[in-house]
Formats: sequence, C-alpha cells, structure tokens
Amino acid sequence: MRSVQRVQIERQRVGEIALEAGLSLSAVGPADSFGSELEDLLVDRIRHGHLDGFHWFTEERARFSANPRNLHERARSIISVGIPYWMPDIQHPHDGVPRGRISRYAWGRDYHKTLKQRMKHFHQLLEAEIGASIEARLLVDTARVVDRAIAARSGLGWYGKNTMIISPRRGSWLMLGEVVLDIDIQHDPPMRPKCGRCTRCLDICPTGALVDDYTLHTPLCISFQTIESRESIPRELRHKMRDWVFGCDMCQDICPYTAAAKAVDEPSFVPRTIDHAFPPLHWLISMSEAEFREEFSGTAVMRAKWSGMVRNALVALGNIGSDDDIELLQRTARTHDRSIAREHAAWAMAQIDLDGARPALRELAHHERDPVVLEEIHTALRTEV
Ligand code: B12
Ligand code: SF4
Ligand code: SF4
Repeated sequence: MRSVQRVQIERQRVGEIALEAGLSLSAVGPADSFGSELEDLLVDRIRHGHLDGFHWFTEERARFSANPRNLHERARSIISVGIPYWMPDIQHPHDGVPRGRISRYAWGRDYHKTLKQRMKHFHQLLEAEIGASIEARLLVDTARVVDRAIAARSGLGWYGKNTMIISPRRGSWLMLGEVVLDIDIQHDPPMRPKCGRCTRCLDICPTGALVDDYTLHTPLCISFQTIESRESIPRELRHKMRDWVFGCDMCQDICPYTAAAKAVDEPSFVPRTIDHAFPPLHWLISMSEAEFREEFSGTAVMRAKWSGMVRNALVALGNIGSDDDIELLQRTARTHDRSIAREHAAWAMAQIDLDGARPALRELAHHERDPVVLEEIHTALRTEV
C-alpha cells in the first residue's frame, strides 16, 4: 500500500469504523497549530502556579504542545476519540465496612491500554477501507499535546467550567485519545460551551481547586494529591479529601450534563471486584507492596504506587473512621516501614479521638526517629480539642 494524502473517505464512514473498533465517540478536526492563543494560556497557567507539582509541565512543553504538527509534521487531520464509562448501577456497598472511593475512570482496566488497542485497530480498519497506508500517531495522555483542546476543537464535546470535556448524552464520563493522520477528512464543527450561569462544580469542589471558571489550581485538586503527589498530603487538605483514595469525581457527579449521561455497557471499565471501586480501607492499609501489585497491576491505580495508596487510605480512615479503627492505626504508626504511612497513621489516630490517642502518641514519639513523623506527632499533641 502506498501513502496518499488526498484519499476520499466520508465523515460518516469514519464514525462507523471508529464504532466498529470500540470507539463510540469520534470527531474530526484540523491538525493545525493552535497558535499563540493556547500557548499564552498555558504559559499563563504555569506562571500563576496552576500547574505546580508537575515538573514536566514547563513553558517549553506548553509551547511545543500547542502545535500537534510537532509530533507529526505531515498531519492533516486529527480524529479525537473517546470511550464513555458511566455505569450508575455499580454502587457503594452499605455493609458497615469503612471503604474508600476510587474515581470511576480507574475502576477497570488501565484506559491507556484499552484506548491504544482500539485506536490501533481503528487505524488498521481505516487503511483497509481506503486501500492505502496512512501515517498515523496514536496519542493517549502522555504525548505533548493538550487532549482536551483538541477534543473541543474537533467538536467531540465542549469545555465545562470544571475544565472537563462534556459530550452530549455522555457528560464528562469519557476518556480521550487522538489519532493524528496524514489524510484530509471533512471536519466537524466545534460545539459551543453550554454551562451558562451554572457554577455547581465550582461550588461543590471541597478544596476550592476550581479557582475560577475553566481554571483548576492543580496543587489543591484531590486528584493531584491522591494520584500524582509522592509527598505528604498538606494537613489543611486532608479532611477535605473525605473518603477519596484515588482521584475525585465530585465536580463531575454534580454536573447536570453528566448526571443526565446515558449508561454504557463498557466491560473494560467494570471493576474486577467491588473492592476495586470502593476498597475496604483496612485492606488497603494492611496490604504489602507485592499484594498491591498483584491486586492492581493492569489498572490505572498503579500510578499512585503502593505507598501513595496506603497514605491515601490512612487519610480517608482518619476522616470516616471510628474507635474500631484505632488498633490498626496504632499498629501502622508503630511498625510500618514507610515513614509516610507512619506519619499519616499518627494524624488519623488524632483525627478520630485526639484525647484517647494522646498516650499512644506520646509513646510513639519516644520511639520514632523520622523528623517528619515526629513533627506530625508533636503537632497532634499540641492541638487542643
Ligand atoms: C495534568 C492532567 C491532570 C492534572 C491537572 C488537570 C488540569 N486541569 O490541567 C490533575 C492530576 C489534577 C488531573 C485531574 C483529572 N483528570 Co487529568 N489530565 C491531565 C493531562 C495529562 C494534561 C492536562 C493539561 O494539559 N492541562 C493543562 C491545562 C491548562 O489545560 P486545561 O485544563 O485543559 O485548560 C483548558 C481549559 O481551561 C480551557 N479554557 C480556558 N479558559 C477557557 C474559557 C472558555 C470560555 C472555555 C470554553 C475554555 C477555556 O482551555 C484550556 C486549554 O485547552 C490530561 C491528558 C492530556 N495529555 O491532555 C489528563 C486529562 C485532562 N484528565 C482527565 C481526567 C479524566 C481527569 C480527572 C477526572 C480524573 C479523576 N477522576 O480524578 C481529574 C479531573 C479534574 C478536573 N476538574 O480537571 C481526562 C479528561 C477527560 C475529559 N472528559 O475531559 C484527560 C484528557 C485524560 C484522558 N486521556 O482522557 N488531570
Ligand atoms: S476533581 Fe475534586 S478536588 Fe479536583 S477540581 Fe474536581 S471536585 Fe475539586
Ligand atoms: S456543573 Fe455546571 S458549570 Fe460545572 S461543568 Fe457542569 S454545567 Fe458547567
């Protein structure tokens, strides 16, 4: 097969082929540079500290990512694709077990793998359809492009004030990828944003991370703290994290468009067991690193790493736990081999019952050698009830 750029393929046929490959949402846009408008916006976000915590999100990267042709110089069209994942039937069990919450996109198989596999299949089907080879780049997440800007320009959906791409009848429950091609396909028109005067997502965000319409301050976002950060969770954010142990869906759950989303039957996003959606906190905290790998390998949860998930589960238990949980917390604070776990366990003990925890905290202070853990213990002991 020879590479051709001016092949004819009906826009509607592209959608049918995408569907056949398991990509139920697709829209076609140009591959042109977004130009200085997007560059300046991203640089402005960086300069205001809205992307603090991502050492890779430099001004150089921002400028590079505003032009998709930096990744594929002969690109002529970008097909923005999405897999929706709204499955309202999977619910929090009311079984008296203290459980955390994992955000919906991470319940099942790692979406990078699913999207890449289906996009590869899509590419093959497109080549078979037109009878020529197509030079393509298949992008999910890690490439230096702004997925949501591409999705918005191609008309896959529109930007909500929560910064999510919202698609008609799917809400924002969709994971995005891009197929960058060297062929011309008729473009779809962009959609107009439809938030109107609504500000529900900004109002409900427990940490105030949505600092303005369409503006997220990353260091305040629970998603950043639970997934990306390898540090201690800032003390002032811990109680705002509630029972979230991986990501956060609150600014999506509240959205009237996402609440009206059509349920999908998407096996790749179904959790292997209910514990992969609402994990028992004792289970997460007591897990060894090997058990964590065995349990979560192949899912997006691996991104937080074992010590991150233990840290997150300790914060969640501090927020929702009771006297029944003190024994586990004390044991973790005394014996866990990761200082970040001992630190957050000490915090959680004090959250549940500060006066009751004082003797145990004093005892811990006696044996602890790590300065950060000691600081956490002394802060708790200095606190008045
Ligand atoms: C870094 C990152 C994060 C960071 C920072 C998020 C952020 N807002 O930048 C953290 C870890 C916090 C995060 C969290 C989440 N993420 Co994330 N993340 C990314 C990643 C890798 C890069 C995002 C980026 O470039 N940000 C830079 C900022 C400046 O871009 P932006 O927010 O899109 O900014 C645009 C808008 O503000 C808009 N805009 C600005 N002003 C105005 C004004 C008007 C009028 C309009 C209309 C628009 C508008 O234009 C800007 C530029 O395009 C992308 C994948 C990728 N490679 O693109 C996934 C991605 C954005 N994440 C995704 C998801 C699912 C999530 C979470 C829902 C996960 C979860 N459940 O916890 C949360 C949602 C939090 C939120 N409300 O955004 C999906 C979003 C899918 C969708 N439907 O939109 C993506 C696209 C991954 C994917 N492959 O699907 N994420
Ligand atoms: S994901 Fe959670 S913390 Fe982050 S902006 Fe949305 S509601 Fe706020
Ligand atoms: S909650 Fe309201 S403001 Fe936020 S994204 Fe949805 S419609 Fe827009």
